[in-house]
Amino acid sequence: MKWLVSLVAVLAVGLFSVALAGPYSSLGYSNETVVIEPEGRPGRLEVANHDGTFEDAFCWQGAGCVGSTPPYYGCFAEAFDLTYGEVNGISIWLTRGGDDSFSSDLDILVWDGGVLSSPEDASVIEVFPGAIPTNVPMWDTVGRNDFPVTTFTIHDPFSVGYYSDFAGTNCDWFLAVDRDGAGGGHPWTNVLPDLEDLPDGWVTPDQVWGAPVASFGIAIDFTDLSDAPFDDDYDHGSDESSTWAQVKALYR
Ligand SMILES: [Ca+2]
Repeated sequence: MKWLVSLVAVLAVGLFSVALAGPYSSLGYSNETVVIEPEGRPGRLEVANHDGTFEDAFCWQGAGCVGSTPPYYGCFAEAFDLTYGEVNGISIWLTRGGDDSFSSDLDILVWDGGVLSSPEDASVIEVFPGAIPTNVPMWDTVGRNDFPVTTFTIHDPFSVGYYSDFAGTNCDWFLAVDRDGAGGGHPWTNVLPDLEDLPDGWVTPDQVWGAPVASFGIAIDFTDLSDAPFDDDYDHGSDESSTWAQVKALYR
């Protein structure tokens, strides 16, 4: 009988802890984190707003996540202003709090805007669904995950981020956060309206987690085309293809 009581107690604790999961979580400050690069791709050059070290890790879960559709409440984004160029890949630094296996994926998202003001009214300009991270070590070790994407062209400010659908569970992984960087970052997160006592919509992460954040662990593999001739009327039409081919040829 004693074992039955114990079993019921364990099940009750399990159910209780799942039911109690708040809409957002963090893994706590550490200034002794270690970063693991992806196997076979060390030292890749990227454009990042962070300083290469990460002192905390955040995630949205449960009621904070509202499905893989716009406006992607529970997503994270980092904004950049790189004038004009091509994005060839996106890197995200992730970590996890437990050693359980996971099968979750994430949707990589790109918005226009987000540097001078929030991406509140920005439209989603690229979606790369179903990306599966493979380098997610236990906190306070952090892993860089490189996600190849179909190359897309940007001009003017834009934001890159992701949504992970942990609506029915606790977080499988957390986004690594640079809290002591030199500045210049533009981290944003999108909060479901009327969620607890949090502000609504796109806000800076300190408004949720209460800690200053220099940048998220999100970077891009970027080819700068700012010195190349830019055709404002470029519309991917056949009439422009030769012009575009010439632009690309300059940077091969
Ligand atoms: Ca740092």
